[in-house]
Amino acid sequence: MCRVVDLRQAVLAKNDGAARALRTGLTARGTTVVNLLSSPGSGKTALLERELLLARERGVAVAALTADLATENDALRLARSGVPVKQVLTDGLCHLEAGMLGRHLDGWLPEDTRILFVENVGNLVCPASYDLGETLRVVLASVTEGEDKPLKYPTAFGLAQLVVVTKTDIARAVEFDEAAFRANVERVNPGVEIIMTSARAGGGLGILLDRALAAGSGAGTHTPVMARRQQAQGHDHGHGHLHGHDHDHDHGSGHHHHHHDHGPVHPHSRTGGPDHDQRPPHTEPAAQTR
Ligand SMILES: Nc1nc2c(ncn2[C@@H]2O[C@H](COP(=O)(O)OP(=O)(O)O)[C@@H](O)[C@H]2O)c(=O)[nH]1
Ligand SMILES: [Mg+2]
Repeated sequence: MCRVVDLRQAVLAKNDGAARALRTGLTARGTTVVNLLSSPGSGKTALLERELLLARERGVAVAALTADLATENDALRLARSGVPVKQVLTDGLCHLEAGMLGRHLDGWLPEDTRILFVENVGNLVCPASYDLGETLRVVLASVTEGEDKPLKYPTAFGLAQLVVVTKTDIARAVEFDEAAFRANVERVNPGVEIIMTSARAGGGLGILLDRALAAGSGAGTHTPVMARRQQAQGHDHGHGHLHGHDHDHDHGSGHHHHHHDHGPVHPHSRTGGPDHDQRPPHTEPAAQTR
């Protein structure tokens, strides 16, 4: 009776295995994967354009892989930096999976790459549960998105090892309340570092690159609370990624499944209601569900 749930768990377990293998292989050759998650338009590509140039200036070998449902626009933008760039079209899937990523890296990723930036499909929902073999998971939020997004997307924010605020050049115009945002992040992911950036004005670019390099050298990466709890419970799946607790509800008119992800601080109690920001991978809408 739990076929949707079983399928989801099977998909995630398979992904975790692939992610573990990918991380082991890449780490062994000195490549760090930085997985960038955000809603569409938060400024992932704009920030990456600047990061790639900065890395080149500093002589750090980087590459970027960008995923979208459609168009090669982002790869074209990123390729101007002159570093190796690859576009992946997910053909309707709203997240990348580790196996998929691995296949795209085969024969493409230069051996000497120190940092591979992966721009995930713009979406704060589906990509959150998929470990891509990354060593650093970054969630981005622009100042235009409102301070409450960490509470609305506790899985995405709760599993991030670094939170990047983008477009700070227009923070004042949109009355971004940094203190409120920081407090909300702290509720779902205590202790995680938050950095302020502007691709337009050039703020915070060096910090992100520094953090990526530090993660690669095994230093200073935040472990989200949820990951720590899973390790303590002895069922960490390689990267401490969140696996929601699936359970069935009978609402009288037929039996259906829900998937609830319990964020790091139990959204049921902290945010006043169940977190419905996750769905089984094969029943979710193809596009953003914000
Ligand atoms: N003012 C301002 N706009 C930005 C900044 N970064 C990105 N944008 C704009 O936000 C929009 C979406 O950016 P994009 O990089 O495509 O976002 P993505 O969908 O997350 O990759 C574009 O119109 C960018 O010009 C920034 O730092 N400041
Ligand atoms: Mg983009």
